Amino acid sequence: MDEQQKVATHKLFINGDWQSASSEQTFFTHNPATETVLAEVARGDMADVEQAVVAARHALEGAWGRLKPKDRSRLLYAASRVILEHAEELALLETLDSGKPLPQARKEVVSTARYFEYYAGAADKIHGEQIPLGPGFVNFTIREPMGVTAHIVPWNKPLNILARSLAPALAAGNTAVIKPSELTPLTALKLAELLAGMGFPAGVVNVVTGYGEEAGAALAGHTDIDHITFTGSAATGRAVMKAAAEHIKPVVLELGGKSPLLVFADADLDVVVREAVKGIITNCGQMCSAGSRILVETAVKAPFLEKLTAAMQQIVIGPGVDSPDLGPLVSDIQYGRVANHIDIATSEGAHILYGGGRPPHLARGYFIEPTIFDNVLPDMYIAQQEVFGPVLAAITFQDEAEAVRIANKVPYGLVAGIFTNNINRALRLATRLQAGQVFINDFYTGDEETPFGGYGQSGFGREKGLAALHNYTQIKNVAIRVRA
Ligand code: TXE
Repeated sequence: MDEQQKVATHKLFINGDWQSASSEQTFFTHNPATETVLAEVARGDMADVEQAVVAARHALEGAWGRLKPKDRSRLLYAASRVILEHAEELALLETLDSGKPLPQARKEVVSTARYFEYYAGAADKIHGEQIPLGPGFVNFTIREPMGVTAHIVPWNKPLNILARSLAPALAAGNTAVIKPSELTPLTALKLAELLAGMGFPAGVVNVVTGYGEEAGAALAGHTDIDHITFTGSAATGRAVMKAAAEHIKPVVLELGGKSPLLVFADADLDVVVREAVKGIITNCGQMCSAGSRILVETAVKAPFLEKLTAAMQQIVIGPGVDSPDLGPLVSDIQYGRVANHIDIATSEGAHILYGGGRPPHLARGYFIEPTIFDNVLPDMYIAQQEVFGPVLAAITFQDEAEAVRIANKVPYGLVAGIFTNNINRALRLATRLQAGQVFINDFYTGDEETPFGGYGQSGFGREKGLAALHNYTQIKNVAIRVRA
């Protein structure tokens, strides 16, 4: 308790003001590398969400709605610059809150700034078209903002995933109510502070911290929001979609994956190893697009797994602030989930080739070794379900047809990597894999410009790129009869 009394207290950000939760309740967040209390945060609920939605509606109909697109654009460019000016502070906050290695947090902050820059460039280019109806008619379309947008954000890339939806929503003229994860709310609050300090009108960006089943559910089920963007688990995505269905609100859902790397015998195995390691240890495997299944052609399985194991042995594990390769998982609950996946895989007959436990030199913190499972069969739990930790499942295939069959036979379809020196095979498979993004001879390829989203239970809708702007605008058609 003494420890808890020393930490900073964070309030809700509603209508340009910092305020306590109307219930006066708070909760604590923890540093996953030390298990110590990091911050005390306001526990918003339905009453606070109500205030935030009213503020966002008011801003939409007021100062924000009257801004010219080019002025929105200038504000977004300025936001990008301010984020970069505070990059080190934001990165450190993210590392302390989520556990991720500082260099990864820095990259995510740079990408956050880039989202604002990218959509700043688009803000004054969101226009409709003229559609010819023949003599006597003029017809055109307008792309209007959706209105008040809700952003329910997870803990794995808290600031970056928020920017991924917030920047296009603002560029298109919407206002926003943000519900960060209760595990990692600090960078969303800092971003709101930065945006307010640089001239975004009150009510345009509101942050209601709190628990998912309280603030999150209240936001998802609110009658006066116009759109919901949700990133998180499939189970919560389903709950959000049901709440949205009650009031017929559109949703974009990004729900994770079980993404494969297809490794053919003609691939450069050193490249594959480098990309496979990156694909599973980045953010401690807590990536919706983590490459968590290695599908390897039987002929090269032995040399490939030998190289992969050797690479894993080089991984440095430690607190994020020490800039290791691998930080801790985000929470004790997530540690329990990952450990449970490892137990189930072992009981189903998969073989631990490397890792599988807590690193012996780290007594505190939610650390887990990078882990490789061999002898995995495609129907095993470890081959079907998202682990969200640094755990790889290696599965063999005999030929291309079998590789595609195994790759596609999971509930998810977010990304896929193909490793081969045969360009015809690469392009053939790119069309056959059920995944929203396909990487060839690389992994996590693409940037803020490239559309991102899933097939199957990975969700629907596309974020990033110009495609994301469609989430935050609706088309109105105006048809005019010209009388003689
Ligand atoms: O996610 P939740 P959890 C996956 C990953 C992980 C699992 C569970 O497999 O192990 O989900 O993580 C808010 N109404 N991903 O339980 O619950 C919550 O407060 C409205 C994949 O932490 O989905 C948080 O802000 N909102 C992933 C957000 O939902 C609710 C990222 C995500 O939390 C709510 C994270 C409710 N009823 C986890 N309940 C990805 N796709 O990148 C919770 N929330």
